Amino acid sequence: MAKIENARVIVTSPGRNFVTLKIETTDGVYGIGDGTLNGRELAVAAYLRDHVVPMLIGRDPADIEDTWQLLYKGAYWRRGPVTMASIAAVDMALWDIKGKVLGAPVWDLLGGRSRAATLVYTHASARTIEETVEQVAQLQARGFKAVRAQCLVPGIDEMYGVPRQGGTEDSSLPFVETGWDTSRYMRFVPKLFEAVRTAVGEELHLLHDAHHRLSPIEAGRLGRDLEEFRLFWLEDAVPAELQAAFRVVRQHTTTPLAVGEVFNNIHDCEQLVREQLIDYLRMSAVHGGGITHLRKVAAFAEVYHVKLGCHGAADLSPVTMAAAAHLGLATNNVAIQEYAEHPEQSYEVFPHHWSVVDGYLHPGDAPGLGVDIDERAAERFGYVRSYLPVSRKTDGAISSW
Ligand code: EZ4
Ligand code: CO
Repeated sequence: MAKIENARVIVTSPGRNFVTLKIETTDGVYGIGDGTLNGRELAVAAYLRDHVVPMLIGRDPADIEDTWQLLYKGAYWRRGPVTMASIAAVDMALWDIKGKVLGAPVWDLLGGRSRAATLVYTHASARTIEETVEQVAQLQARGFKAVRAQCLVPGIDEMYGVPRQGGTEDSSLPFVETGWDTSRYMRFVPKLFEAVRTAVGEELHLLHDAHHRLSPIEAGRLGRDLEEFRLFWLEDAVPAELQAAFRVVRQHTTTPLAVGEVFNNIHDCEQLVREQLIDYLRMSAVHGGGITHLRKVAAFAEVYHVKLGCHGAADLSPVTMAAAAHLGLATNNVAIQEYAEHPEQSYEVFPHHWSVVDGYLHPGDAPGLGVDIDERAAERFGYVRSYLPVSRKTDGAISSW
């Protein structure tokens, strides 16, 4: 029996920070998993190094389910983004190893193909309606079938999803957006989608992310105002710690609803799914406890006609994109996958077999996850402290971000 001989945490920042776990076995096989938690990367690295890795040494790498249960139940302290991202890193690495040992891609181990490839959506975001429309049209011309559109609201200086003037999303201290004004936003977004829909026609799927900023009744109103533009989904309209809040949103609109990129456990979405309060669940393999847990979440959601549309922003590493590609191919109720291009240097660090062609994500046929880490390249990019931005309203009060 092969055993886990060694496991190492690799923190690298090729354009942005990524936390990767590399597990090596006594048979000379290794696997990698993503544990990146944006803005809190070193907490996962420490949790893995100090608490998880010692438990892995000597275990049979083939026992993925038992290892998952050991790390989840065995810690006593359940759930939470740091814990679940750490478990995810282990889980992905073990699936990668199993695939390599058996000579099969992970999608094959998960039951084989359930579709030809997974539909992806990518991002258009700009500072004016005209620029946003142009970007959406360009992405459509490049073959994308689904695009998320975000645009700066006139009267608000800086806001989510819109490129900052002379800056990137991350900085060494949290960037503070000021002047968030929900009424301006709610009046503006329907104008944005009227312009986009008119320019691109009926076929293209359009999505929008409200990034947790609305109250339930505001979300109901925005959803209703957007109905005529037939969005694929309205994302994160309301923070979902209170799952019952989506009852109010649901009562008021037929715009499809997506939520859950910050969820890490099936219990974060249990009521949302069981009461059919959402249409799409956004949990990802990295923040949702790995391939093992996300498959269970998907099976539970399938019973209630809820589909998966997993988080795939650029802070989810190319390793998570590989996991998403395998899950998407094998899982019937995956509807769409978010896809944001990573910084170019990160593809040097993470060579991979997955590809996005003509708006669809393909996992490739390589055994395991089909993604690797070039450790020498990784060494060139040291960790850079970074935070997510925070948002304040016009009166200075902190707002959900
Ligand atoms: O703010 O990935 O849908 N995507 C998003 C992202 C998230 C970041 C958080 O780390 O909302 O931009
Ligand atoms: Co989002």
